[in-house]
Amino acid sequence: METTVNVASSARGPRPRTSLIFIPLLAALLGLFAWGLAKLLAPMMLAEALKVTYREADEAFYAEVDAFYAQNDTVDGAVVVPPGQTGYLLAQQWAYLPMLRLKAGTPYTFWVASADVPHGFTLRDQGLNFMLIPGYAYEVELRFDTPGRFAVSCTEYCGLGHEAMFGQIVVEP
Ligand SMILES: [Cu+2]
Repeated sequence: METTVNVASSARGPRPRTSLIFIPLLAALLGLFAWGLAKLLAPMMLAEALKVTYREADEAFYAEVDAFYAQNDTVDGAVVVPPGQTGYLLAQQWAYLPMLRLKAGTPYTFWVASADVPHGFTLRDQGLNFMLIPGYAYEVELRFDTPGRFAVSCTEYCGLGHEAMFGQIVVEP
């Protein structure tokens, strides 16, 4: 009886040592795998969830932004976006520029990007709330059915002026 107990305990003896080495190793490998998978899938999941597409905010993108500013009229400080034309909106500490002027009931396509640090892009009336990662531009479809003034706000802490970071979209009848 006593012998059996000794054999059993000596047989168990070395096992915990082996598993003690493999448990953190396995955890680290699983963690690395999960991290890699998340990094690979995150942009796809974001695009799918929001039904937005994105592209690199490279020199060509900023050339389009400059052209947008140069080609469109400004009325009361708001850039007029003609129906059918693609609009651009840049987030930067601590504003969304330019202020935009749109027509109610008209679908618009916009490219939104951050020119400096990560910002949030929230347009409650459109059910939009997502993060703007510097270096990427995000395409959003907007259609305001009622005229008025609509606020774009930042939901990602971006520095001292974050609380007062707003943009405005003026929707005309
Ligand atoms: Cu912010």
